[in-house]
Amino acid sequence: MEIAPGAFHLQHCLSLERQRAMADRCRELVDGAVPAYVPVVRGGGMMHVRMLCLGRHWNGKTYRYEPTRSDFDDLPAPPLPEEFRRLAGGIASSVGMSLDADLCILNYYDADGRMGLHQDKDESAASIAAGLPVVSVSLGDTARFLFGGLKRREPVEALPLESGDAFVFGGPARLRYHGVSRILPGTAPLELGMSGRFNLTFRQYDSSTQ
Ligand SMILES: O=C(O)CCC(=O)C(=O)O
Repeated sequence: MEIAPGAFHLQHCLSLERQRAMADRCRELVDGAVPAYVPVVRGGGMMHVRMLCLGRHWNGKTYRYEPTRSDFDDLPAPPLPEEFRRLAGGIASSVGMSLDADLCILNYYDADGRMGLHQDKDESAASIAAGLPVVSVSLGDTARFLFGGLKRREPVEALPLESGDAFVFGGPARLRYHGVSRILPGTAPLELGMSGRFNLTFRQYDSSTQ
């Protein structure tokens, strides 16, 4: 469903089997050799998610991408799994967009998790100018997702992102404000054996492969 020009909510995009396999992989990743952590951002506040960047690290203090986590433990960002990259490209092409993701921000939200309204604008200027989309995939508990306009003060729409949903925003929607106001605990499909929510946002920092 196109909810605004360039913004698509794809409900039940992933089968339960696919969701389970992805949730298992996400669990391994966030508790792996380079574990997820709670970033402290520029103003000194802590984020309300555990974050693990794949492919490239997003530094919450500088708002820049880098190969190693210089704001935390200097470990290298783990590679973006090939099956994740392919999934994101397939979702983008299903709505007529093109994405060769080179990074993913994997966030884990517990029952109190949330994320303030923000724009995704730290990818390369060329990637943003080309309107290359952000592809978001949700697993586990439902989130109350907020989607606003190109200016912070514009009205915001709230929509539920359920397990297996994808959300794509590119082209004229690429810089729209968005965030998560709350998680609805206990709504994850039982088959996933999880509480809380994983969200993966795939992006293409480097647009030279387009
Ligand atoms: O969790 C979500 O649905 C949104 C995540 C997000 O906005 C981000 O990672 O930049």
